[in-house]
Amino acid sequence: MDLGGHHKDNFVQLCNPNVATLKEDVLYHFGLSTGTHDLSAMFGDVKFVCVGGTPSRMQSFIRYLASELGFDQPGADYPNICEGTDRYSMFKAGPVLSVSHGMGIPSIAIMLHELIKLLYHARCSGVTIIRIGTSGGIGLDPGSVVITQQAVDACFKPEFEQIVLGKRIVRSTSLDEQLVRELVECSAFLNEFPVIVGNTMCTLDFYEGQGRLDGALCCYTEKDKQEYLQAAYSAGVRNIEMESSVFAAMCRACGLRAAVVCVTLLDRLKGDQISSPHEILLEYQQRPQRLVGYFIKKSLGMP
Ligand code: R2B
Ligand code: URA
Repeated sequence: MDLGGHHKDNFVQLCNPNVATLKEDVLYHFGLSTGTHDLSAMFGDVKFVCVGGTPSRMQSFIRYLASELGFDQPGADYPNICEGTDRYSMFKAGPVLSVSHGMGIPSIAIMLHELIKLLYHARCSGVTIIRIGTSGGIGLDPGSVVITQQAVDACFKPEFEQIVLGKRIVRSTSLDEQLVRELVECSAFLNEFPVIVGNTMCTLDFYEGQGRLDGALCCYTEKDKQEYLQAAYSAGVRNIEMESSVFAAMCRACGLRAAVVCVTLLDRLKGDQISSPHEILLEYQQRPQRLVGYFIKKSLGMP
């Protein structure tokens, strides 16, 4: 398997010495535990992890990928590995794991703590992790796919801030530049829909947090909104979503090669409501899956 060199032997690392001292580690929100599951046997071969908001999208991704990779057995389906809980869903086909994370920073952060520990307990190495998601675009045609250069906060800073023990902790949100280039190459080869590289703004809210005028609360005018989105555009922001900053920060800290690939569902300079027909939105959501599916296939030497 050609995994592109330097990250081949990189074992997933934790930034926490306490975990190694635990007799049993319960991954509560996955319904898995080192005491009851042989995590090495279940996950030791994982090389690619894709995460996205909803269980159904992550299940359809694994079905699509399995058929693309030729892992599909007649009549076989991909059961939810986290069937003991309905917090998150997880599916596996060969070396690819597909996990749902819900909406927003707190939800994806909890999932990532347990996912990274799962990969650590399973002694996984050379893992690439990609978030495939939806977003609002700025100045892009709906359906455009944005590969994130930098995840930035609502003040356009490439940082993730969290309060830990009552103090502000700031972590970098830099992503793997080489992985961005590899994904761009794949998109040029596929040439099926517009793909651009740009900064992704990660917010704490879908409505006021993203400058929408149509929430239950709104304390600004259309003009204020346009000024903010224009300032974001000038800072290189091309799309807005709700998970990329903590995703980038946590993956970086634990030595995971990470990327964010999101489709835009609308152009926020032109409106706030997502009102395109369901079938159109469904097709848009398959675009990051097609790009990342192709990238995985190519990485596994199966063009
Ligand atoms: C994109 O879409 C969701 C909000 O509709 C959120 O999870 C995100 O980042
Ligand atoms: N997801 C977001 O977070 N914002 C949008 O505008 C669309 C999808």
